[in-house]
This record gives sequence, C-alpha cells and structure tokens, in this order.
Amino acid sequence: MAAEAGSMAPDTIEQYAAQGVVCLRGAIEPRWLALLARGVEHNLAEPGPFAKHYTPAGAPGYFFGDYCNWRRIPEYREFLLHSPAAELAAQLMRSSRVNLFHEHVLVKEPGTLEPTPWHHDQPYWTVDGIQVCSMWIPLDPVPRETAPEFIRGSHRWGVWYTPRRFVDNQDHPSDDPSFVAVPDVNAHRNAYDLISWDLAPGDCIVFHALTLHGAPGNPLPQRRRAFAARWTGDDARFVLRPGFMSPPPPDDAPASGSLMDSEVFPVVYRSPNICCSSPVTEHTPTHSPPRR
Ligand SMILES: O=C(O)CCC(=O)C(=O)O
Repeated sequence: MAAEAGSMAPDTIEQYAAQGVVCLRGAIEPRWLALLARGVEHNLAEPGPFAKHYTPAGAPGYFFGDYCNWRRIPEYREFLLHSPAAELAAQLMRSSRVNLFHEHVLVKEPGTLEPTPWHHDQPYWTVDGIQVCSMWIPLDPVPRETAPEFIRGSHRWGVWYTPRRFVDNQDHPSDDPSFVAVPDVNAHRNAYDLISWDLAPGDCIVFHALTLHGAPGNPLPQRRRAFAARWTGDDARFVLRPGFMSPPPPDDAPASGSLMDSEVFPVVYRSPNICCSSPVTEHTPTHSPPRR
C-alpha cells in the first residue's frame, strides 16, 4: 500500500486543470529521492533494452534516457508502487484510481549541450484519455536555466503534434494524417505563455500528457538527473497507434481499446472515496487519433 500523500489544495488542482502543469514544492521526501538516486545509478550501470545515448561521440557531457525498467530495478518499483506519488497524481487528475504507465529517466551530466526538443507526450504513447500525466522529479537542484519549460494551457489546444526525435530534433515518420509538426517555439518565445521553475530536490512538476514542453541542455558543472513517473487515470484506455509508438507496446499489454489494468500497467492507487468528479466534461475535448 502506498504511503499517504495528504490532501492537495483545491487551488493546485484547479491550476493543473487550467495550465496543464503545476509545480509541487517539497512533495517528495528525502528517503524517496535517495532511493530513486540509487535506482538511477543502477540504471546507468545496467541500461535497459530501450536506453538512448543522445550525446554524439566526442561531444561534451552525456544525455542519457531510458524507460520501462521498473520491473527489473527494485528501487524504481518500490518508489512507483509504494510512495505517495500515485496518490498525488490521482488528486491532480481527479481520478478515483491510478495505473502506472511507465517510468522514464533523463540524465544530463555536467556540460551536456543537447536540449530536449519541444514536444508533447501523448502522440508517442499507447494511451488515449484525458487523465494522463507525468511527474518529473529532479534528483539534483535544477535552476531555471536548465529546467524543463512548458506552454501554459497547451493541453487544451486540441492539436496533436507529430512525435519528435530527441536525438536530432526531426519528426518521426508518422502514419497519422491528423498530427501536425510542432511549432518552432524557441524562434517565437514571446508568442507563447512559457512557464518554468527553479527546482530543489523534493519539488516535482506534474504535467498533462498533451502539454507542450522542452528543456535546455545542461552546460552547468552539476548533474541534472530526473525521474519521470507516468500515470493514467479512470478514463485511460490502452491503444495501438498507426505509426511510431514510444515506448513500444509491451508483449503483455491489454487489448487495444481496453482499460489499462494489467500486470504491465498495474493499478497503484485506488481512492477510498467511491468516485471523483469526472474531468471529461471540464476539458476541451481532445481528438483521438485513429487506432490500429
Ligand atoms: O528531462 C527532460 O529533459 C525532458 C523531460 C520530458 O520531456 C518528459 O519527461 O516528458
């Protein structure tokens, strides 16, 4: 059973619904951060089958990404199944239950120049629904100059953007004609309502899977290790998309169109209340791209 998260301020929940992103200060206790830090070292020493090394050979720093390792890295499993994180996500998504979708680790060692391209997550993901979010947990102090940035309210634009490759900032080939190319946000920064924070260990950022975001490189002499927990709520369904999918659908996934509930996407939190208010009527409807 997960540790208790306590009640979240209604203003914070409203802010998440309106902005598609919120920063929770001091939400993750030091013992959980220490556990995740051990897990990240374990992961760096033993990368999984999907690990990515985004920094070109010979370039300074090191941008490492990996995901879907929680079943083999006990520190990740312990955090995801037993920390208060899932309950925090339930409150923000106004969901009566939370499934673990996966975890994603993004490490930028000192001197890393590669930015994280502007993108939003759901077009990459095998999940439909509005109650889908990420919790980005820094394990180091992250000043705003190296922190992820978000476009406030972009989860409500009703547009699904073509997934971008992190390695070269080019679009993945897509078979979905409804996806459009991500705008060049950095060329027109004044045109967007950008938001980011100076972050201390213990803080975390929770963002909707359709909120556009990106991150600078890490030219600083300190590490920028981040653990992102991806969660789904009541309305989420597992789907196969017609083109590129990341993470790839696991062998033991539920059937396309089904609830997420399965060994690979376990229910991690159930509210003691019978039900929560449905967010479906409170959001601008997002389109659902064709399923395979
Ligand atoms: O950590 C980063 O650089 C980007 C994070 C991100 O894109 C994500 O968690 O979806």
